[in-house]
Amino acid sequence: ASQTQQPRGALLVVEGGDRCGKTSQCTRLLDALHARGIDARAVKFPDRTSETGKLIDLYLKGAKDVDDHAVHLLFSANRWESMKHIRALLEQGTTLVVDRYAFSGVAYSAAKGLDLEWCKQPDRGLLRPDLVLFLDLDPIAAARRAGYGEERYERVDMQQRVRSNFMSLADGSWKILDASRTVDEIAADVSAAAIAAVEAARSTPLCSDLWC
Ligand code: NYM
Repeated sequence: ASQTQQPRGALLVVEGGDRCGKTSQCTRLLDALHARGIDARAVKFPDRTSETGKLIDLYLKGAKDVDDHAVHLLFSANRWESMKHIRALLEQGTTLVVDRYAFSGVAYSAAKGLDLEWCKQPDRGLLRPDLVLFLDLDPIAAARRAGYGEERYERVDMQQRVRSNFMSLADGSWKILDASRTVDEIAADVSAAAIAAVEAARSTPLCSDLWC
């Protein structure tokens, strides 16, 4: 007798510049999904707990200098080392809310002057997200938020370049949201788009073809 296959979970990515409110929105989104009985979990990149992640953490805090190309590859390796686990979760029906992904990888490294096409290559073949929620905030407004400037990259000129790089990566799977609104207003848009993507993912195969 054939076993009924569990519909897969959705790969939902939340992206944006520093201090755009991404982390709060990821928390709100998980709560909204759970409230609807959707099996969902949080994932965050960089994953600062793995070996590559520990090095990345030192780099971001300014405690270690790493060549721009080398650190770009570390961020990519940090994603690759989670792919098997992520795929297994999606296949068992768990939806994932991912705080940053390869789009951050490219947007930040290219903002330091690396070639954008070069930056895309190491992440080529990662799982393709079902939805990218981009929290768009003017870097000047972001700079006024608490905690800004504590880590590497948190400078307005850098964030302007990051924002325009993000925009050049956007395609039909992106939803660009005005992140200058209230947390509740943004959360309402985020959960509506996410719930639609969870539904759509049930009948769409999972693809390891990012940027292919
Ligand atoms: N970042 C994040 C990168 O430069 N490349 C990447 O691939 C990823 C995933 O790390 N300033 C940068 C963006 C952020 C920093 O992110 C850490 P967070 O979300 O503040 O922990």
